[in-house]
Amino acid sequence: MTDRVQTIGSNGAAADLDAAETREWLEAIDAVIAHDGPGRARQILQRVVERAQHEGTGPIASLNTPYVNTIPPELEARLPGDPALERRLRSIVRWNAMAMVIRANKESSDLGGHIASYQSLATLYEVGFNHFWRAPTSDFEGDLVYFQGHSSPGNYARAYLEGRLTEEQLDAFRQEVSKPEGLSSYPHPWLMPDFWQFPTVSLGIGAITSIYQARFMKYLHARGIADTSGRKVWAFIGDGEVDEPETMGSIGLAGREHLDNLIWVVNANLQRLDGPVRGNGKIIQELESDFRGAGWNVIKVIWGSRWDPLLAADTDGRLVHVMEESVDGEYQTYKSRDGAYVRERFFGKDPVLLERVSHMSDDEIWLLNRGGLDQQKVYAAYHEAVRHTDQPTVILAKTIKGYGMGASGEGQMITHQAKKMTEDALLAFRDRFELPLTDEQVRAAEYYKPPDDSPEMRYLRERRAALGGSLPVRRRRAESLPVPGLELFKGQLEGTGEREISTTMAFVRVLAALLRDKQIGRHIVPIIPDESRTFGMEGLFRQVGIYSPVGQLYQPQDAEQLMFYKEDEHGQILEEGITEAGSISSFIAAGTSYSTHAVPMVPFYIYYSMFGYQRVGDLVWAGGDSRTRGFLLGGTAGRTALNGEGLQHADGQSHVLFSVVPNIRAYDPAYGYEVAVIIQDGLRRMVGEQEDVFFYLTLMNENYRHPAMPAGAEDGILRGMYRLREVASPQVHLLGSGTMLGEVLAAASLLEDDWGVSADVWSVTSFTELRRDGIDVERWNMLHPTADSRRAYVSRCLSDAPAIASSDFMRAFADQIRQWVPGPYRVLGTDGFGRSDSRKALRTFFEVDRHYVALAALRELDPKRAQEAIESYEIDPDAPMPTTV
Ligand SMILES: Cc1ncc(C[n+]2csc(CCOP(=O)(O)OP(=O)(O)O)c2C)c(N)n1
Ligand SMILES: [Mg+2]
Repeated sequence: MTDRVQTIGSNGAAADLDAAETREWLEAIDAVIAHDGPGRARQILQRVVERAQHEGTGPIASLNTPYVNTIPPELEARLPGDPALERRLRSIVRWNAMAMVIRANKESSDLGGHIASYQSLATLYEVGFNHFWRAPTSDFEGDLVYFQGHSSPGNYARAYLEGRLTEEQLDAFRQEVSKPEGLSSYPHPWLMPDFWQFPTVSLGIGAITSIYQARFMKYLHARGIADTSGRKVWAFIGDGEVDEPETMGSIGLAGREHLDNLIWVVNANLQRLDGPVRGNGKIIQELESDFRGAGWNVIKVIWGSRWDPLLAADTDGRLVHVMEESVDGEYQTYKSRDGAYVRERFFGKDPVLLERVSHMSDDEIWLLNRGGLDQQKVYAAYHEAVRHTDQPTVILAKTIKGYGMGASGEGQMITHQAKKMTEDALLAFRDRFELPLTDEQVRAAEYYKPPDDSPEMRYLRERRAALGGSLPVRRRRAESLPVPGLELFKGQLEGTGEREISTTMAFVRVLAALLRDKQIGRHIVPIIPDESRTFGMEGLFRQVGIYSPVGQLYQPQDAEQLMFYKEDEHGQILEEGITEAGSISSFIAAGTSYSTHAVPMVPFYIYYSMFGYQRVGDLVWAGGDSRTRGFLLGGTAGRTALNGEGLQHADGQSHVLFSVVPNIRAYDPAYGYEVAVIIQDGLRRMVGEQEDVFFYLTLMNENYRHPAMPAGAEDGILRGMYRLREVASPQVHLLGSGTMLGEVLAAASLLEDDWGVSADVWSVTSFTELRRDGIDVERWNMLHPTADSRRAYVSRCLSDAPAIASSDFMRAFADQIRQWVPGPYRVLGTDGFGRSDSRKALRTFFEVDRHYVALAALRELDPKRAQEAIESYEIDPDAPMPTTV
């Protein structure tokens, strides 16, 4: 022990100034450990370190422990059940997972798939399946497991053994279009809604969403909405995946909020796609200090049981020293070679070690296994992880990428993308894992399933039955909630009279009414990334409280005020701080609660619109895939409505970005009643009908008067446009969306007063929805050529008079409906980088204001009068295009 400490302590340190003195200290601590145990030694050392730091030594303690397993062999919980049967089962799953990729690629080499990643984590999964992961049952909602995306063949292969998938389905891997039983490449709830729960394959997404899932479960529990106690969230993260900011960016939240329902398993196979993750360092040691610093319980599972005797005999610390000195690039190479190579290059670093292993054959050296591939070590780590309280746990498991693939991939640089194996490698695989397959069967990569009454199959079924059934499994619906009628938002429907308000304010009133509602109120989850005051929502702090697992340990500075900053154990608001990625992860957790927790929750996530999609587009996409239901609110939207902030803030594109998400319904409302109608109908669809859609609304901070809702406008509001200003026979149609509707209405007056042109005005709540309808109709007409053609909603609304549209978004937004506008169509928009100035100046600069709308209309009707308008409105015809300046 003494020398192990010395070895570690001296790693990287300057030469020892007084070796005898050092030895005395070390002997002293040895004596304490021997007499009073490690706990006492830790106590003394802590005091000594504190004293030394107080005297000015600077930081001393390291967050790292030696490069050995955290759990010493004598403290390991023993794997219960039948270890030999488990190994056999795992070997079968390994084989089938590999076979399905090989067979798919025999069919066509374009199909792809991955072998190596699952082979590295088979043990990590199978121990979970056999002993830990509980499926949902009638009285327990079960554990949530975020499986690594590109290891899906392992999940399918297990589901096949469990009788959930057929051979035909395995053969339809990655052929979802041509084969109805097709299996999706990766975990996609959109494509396999009864199977996959969490889309993880965009690296980093599973990681961050698992943290916010665990946090949301604590929130649901604290609020008394669902009993989530005892349930765990497990997430499998690649060691290469940790480089994604999304992976590591929120680990602090998990530590800070003591998410002891969260367990991460980092599969440290030392490789990513191109090469080693940390060729020149050690990923496990790096992560150990990162996670420990963030308040996590860290369990390192580095060495397998076959190393135990060597480590026990390592009284002088020489073995651990070499283990620490070797870098991951070397560890990878060792496993791509053989026992002789490991003897020479690893043990050979120290002649004493070489001597120590001289009694071992090369084969025995080769069999020295890694912790993450040893079911006993993995079991012990999981056993400890599920019992650990007060902290999240990360298990850092060292494995081998392409384990078992031999010359076709094991530890090789190219292994990640290997989709084929040579015949020799397949035969070697069969022999290594002792699969009862003939050479012929191996060559054909036939699937293997033992007879139903074999000990393996009985064991498999018993284990899953004991854990409640199969995983993963996804619930499609929960009990519907009663949805309030439109009358709940009466205030918005009646207009504001003389008062000028913003759509943001209208939304806050809608939200407040929902929060007060007896039935749905509890299910509302307001999510805000440090922007409540910007949106005038600080009143909610006091009204419903900000969720904090510890309540409020301080008297808030504004305690005297009516609307003070109230943190509360039962708080309803998720005040996320400045993290759009974290906030949308909360949004996904809340918006899929109907599925994961059998209780529908309705997230309203409001954020600075510019930062919502641009920053986290991939999470939005994962939200769509997850069938998330809820409302995204892009606050302070519009390139010119947000007049004071400029280039990095002024959003004129989020509608274009959201238009690409298939199940988003995106709206740009102008008036409070439009906001109310859209939200009420959204609730009806998502919470009442349980449709898998979610909503995006832009909200503006510009104040103006809101009229009362015209009778019968609801239908048009939801479809995307309705007539607001009616004239007998319009010479021109004016279309306006969001805040630009005001300019468009003003343009109609200008046209009438200055030029005698009659124009009707349409409030376009959603160009995107109008396009959706148009595409649908056009497709139907193409596919039914001899039937009576249908007409798009836009075509039914407008005559063949010219139409002019203006919005506060780039032209592509309003351009979406072009082919269904019956007459000439001119679109104005705010293309270009934003800048700050008055709204009036900005609208002139971007050429979207009333004068430009009038000009565009006149240009269509009479070029001569258009020229006059340029002069009378003092428009500069040679101004540069805003995208260029
Ligand atoms: C955001 C993102 N970028 C890139 C990829 C492509 N990709 C898939 S797996 C992979 C390597 C993963 O390495 P690691 O996380 O170590 O997982 P392993 O396969 O080694 O277990 C890459 C680059 C992706 N899926 N997602
Ligand atoms: Mg890796």
